[in-house]
Amino acid sequence: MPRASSIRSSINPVLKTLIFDVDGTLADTERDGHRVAFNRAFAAKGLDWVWDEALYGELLEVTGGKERLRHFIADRHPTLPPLGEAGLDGFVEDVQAEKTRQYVGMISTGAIPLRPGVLRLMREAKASGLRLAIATTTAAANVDTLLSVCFGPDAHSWFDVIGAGDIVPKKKPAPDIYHYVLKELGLTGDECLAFEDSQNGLQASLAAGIPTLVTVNDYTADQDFTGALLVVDNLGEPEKAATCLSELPWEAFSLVDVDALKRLHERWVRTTR
Ligand code: XBP
Ligand code: MG
Repeated sequence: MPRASSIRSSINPVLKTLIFDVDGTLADTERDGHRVAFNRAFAAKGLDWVWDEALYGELLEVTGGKERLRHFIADRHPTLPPLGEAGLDGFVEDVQAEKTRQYVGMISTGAIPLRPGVLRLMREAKASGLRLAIATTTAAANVDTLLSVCFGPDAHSWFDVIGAGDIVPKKKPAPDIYHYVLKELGLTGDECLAFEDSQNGLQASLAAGIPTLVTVNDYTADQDFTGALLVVDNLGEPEKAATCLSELPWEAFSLVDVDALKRLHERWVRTTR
């Protein structure tokens, strides 16, 4: 009698869950959100640091706000105030806490909307019985606020699992946050599709064995998305078609909907089994 696992591995996986990154994927939050929040936090802390759009684009190579701050300090040697007993770690935690306060304040006004097609696809996915989850590097408070503002008071009921920030030891491009979400979902990567916006994010989801679509933004459009199932400018809306940016020709389509995702997933299973 063959073992259940061998039976399971011989059965083609079915798409069950869509896992979304947040920053740059759900909403274009980096240039006009996180970056501005960092600068407001620096000013509130009496620091003369200013991250302009170009510098922030370079610093985005490092995921995680605290990790980005530490990298900036180590790489650019800005003037530091006298560090208290808690030293540099305490200073970074303190600045990052102020930045999160600033960011939550900005996002709670609805200043940054969801990207095209995100709400449409999520509604379709829920209606078709697919589950939704989130796997993000950003702090949980930032996700909670964005979801509440964009999805309404029942926002959290849309998502079976929300994996955010420091809940895992290593941030993207490490796969930790995706491993956490898969474990909480009780699924394997080949039963899911991930949505990312950056090379760091794509490397994380692919390392977790999850086929991944990429929706680029201004900061990530020129990055290397080798291994992505599909690269588009956005998920598309009936009144505004998406543009396919993948080298690989794929069927002519104007927007990413559940049927297209199921065909993509089936095609991925055929070519990887
Ligand atoms: C993007 C990130 C985050 C944000 C800043 O996360 O790398 O660190 O830039 O948020 P993702 P925090 O694309 O995985 O959603 O300051 O809270 O880290
Ligand atoms: Mg992202």
